[in-house]
Amino acid sequence: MKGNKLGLSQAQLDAYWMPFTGNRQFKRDPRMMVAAQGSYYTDADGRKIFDGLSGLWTCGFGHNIEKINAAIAKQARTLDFSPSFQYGHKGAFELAERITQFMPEGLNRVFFCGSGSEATDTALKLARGYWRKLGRAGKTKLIGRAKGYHGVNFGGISVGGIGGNKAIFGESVAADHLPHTWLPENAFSRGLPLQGADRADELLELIALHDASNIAAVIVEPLAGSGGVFPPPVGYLQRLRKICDDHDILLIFDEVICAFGRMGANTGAEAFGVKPDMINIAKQLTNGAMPMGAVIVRQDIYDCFMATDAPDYAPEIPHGYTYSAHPLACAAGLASLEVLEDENMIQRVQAISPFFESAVHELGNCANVVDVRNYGLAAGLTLQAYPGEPLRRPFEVAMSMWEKGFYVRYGGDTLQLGLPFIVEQAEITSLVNALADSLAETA
Ligand code: PXG
Ligand code: PLP
Repeated sequence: MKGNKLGLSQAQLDAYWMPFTGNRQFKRDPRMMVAAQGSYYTDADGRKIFDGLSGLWTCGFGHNIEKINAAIAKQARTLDFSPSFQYGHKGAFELAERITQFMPEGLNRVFFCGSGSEATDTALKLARGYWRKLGRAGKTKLIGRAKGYHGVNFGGISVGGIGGNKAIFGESVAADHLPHTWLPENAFSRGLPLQGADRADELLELIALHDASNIAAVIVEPLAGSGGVFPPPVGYLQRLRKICDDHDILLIFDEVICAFGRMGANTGAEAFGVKPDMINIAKQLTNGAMPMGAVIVRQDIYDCFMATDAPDYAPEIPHGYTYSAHPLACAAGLASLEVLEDENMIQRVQAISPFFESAVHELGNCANVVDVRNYGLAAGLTLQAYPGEPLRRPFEVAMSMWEKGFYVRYGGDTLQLGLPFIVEQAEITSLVNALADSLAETA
């Protein structure tokens, strides 16, 4: 079988139902990784493949980092697992406090989970529970945004704004949606688009429709990632913050992609100058080496759950995961945050992103490129669809890139780039030149 250099049997290829993958195409011609180091994978043919998405936005510091590997190995030999309910281990408390050092002032209580999708469900449940604790049990409605991605659990697809991710799954959680912030007049914006702050005012329409007494929270990605990389228009997040404040609505930033460096800052909240009430994180927290997510909340949100008449041995919240604060993930997280600081990862992103911006916008001159957007070390390209086949061109370009030794993300009618923070200028130039060639091939 072409591409199957690893000797997998047909039964093995058949057994694994791959997520968010064209299984039928993949299994005819598998794209298999066997190793990774720095900004590169090695594939089953022994080729070096540049990692143009840092894993799945996970591995910004590069792959196979000895400090992280060693921390995981040491932890595994010491305490491989510890029950997350009613018992604790040291790393969980250390990591929680460490995380708060990177968060905006006042967001200082951390609830651990296993992924970004679990972080979404956790944040939405905390929001509803919070209002009920305050005697405002009617505040349950959740507001997301068109093109938003908050993972794939029922909470996440309810507030999520990518229709294809929910179309076949039936009834979900009561939610409504703000419009997305992509506007034709902002095409080819460098950094934050200038038009569109008033899109936030649509929240006033939703409040008029549902009444603020029924709305628990608004959840948005500060920079929308999976939907195609959409940086927020200048002033947009500030307006959302003001409207939420005026109407007692919690504002949740889903920073699963933004947090820990990709925006050239600790968080998107810091990069864009707006403080939410909760922040969701995952991915870069462990540099992808262990699955882990978390929700960081304002202290008074935590305090309001603690202010209960129930006996102090009774759980204050009926929520948590078997793998909340998993010891190996905590070890990976602590080591990763050390690497973030010791290796000046945020400064590296700040230093290289102007070069990246210039390079990626050169692609605006290529055939079939309808838009290019960027911020920090993230960029999205929207490609002209073949008539009736919006998914095909990004797939073809990505496959051509794979042939050339580059991994880039394709999804919907977009290509997405999320470069490792350790990327060099010459690597950006090679990537962009290869993309220009691959785009020309589909013209
Ligand atoms: N929120 C946001 C903002 C995300 O980007 C999730 C939640 C869900 O996280 P988990 O860990 O449950 O997958 C995400 C995940 C891509 C891509 O190529 C993005 C994600 C996942 C896979 C691929 O853009 N984002
Ligand atoms: N399903 C069953 C039958 C379980 O026993 C559990 C956890 O104990 C779960 C689901 C939830 O698993 P997790 O805590 O890993 O989300």
